Amino acid sequence: MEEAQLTRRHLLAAAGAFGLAAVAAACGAGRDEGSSTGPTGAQDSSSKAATGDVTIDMKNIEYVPAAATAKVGDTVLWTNSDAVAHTVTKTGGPGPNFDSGTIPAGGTYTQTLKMPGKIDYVCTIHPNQTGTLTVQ
Ligand SMILES: [Cu+2]
Repeated sequence: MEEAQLTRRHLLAAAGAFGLAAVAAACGAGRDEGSSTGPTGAQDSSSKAATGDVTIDMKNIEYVPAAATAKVGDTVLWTNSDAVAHTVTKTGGPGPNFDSGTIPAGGTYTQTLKMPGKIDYVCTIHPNQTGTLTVQ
């Protein structure tokens, strides 16, 4: 009788601990992902005043506008207006590669364009969320 109760308590305790561990792991994974892609770069751009020559919104799991035009030397500012995290990850085009890492809700990311041409980028969290930048 007592043993059975103890076992049940242990099971409940174990289930509780597992639940907490799963939540902690989920949070940790998010942070690790952000820091592994460059914590200083991402945080610098987020903490700077949110200004850009070209501004792109991330809303309803889309880039708005999805196709933007800019000039060489312009700084593009992406703002996450969604409640979920996004990334801005270059998949093709001229100039250096860039990857914002995880941009949390309300976060921003900036990138200065150095070469003319068409840049393709994607949100690695939502593969259907794609955008292009035509740099003139
Ligand atoms: Cu996304």
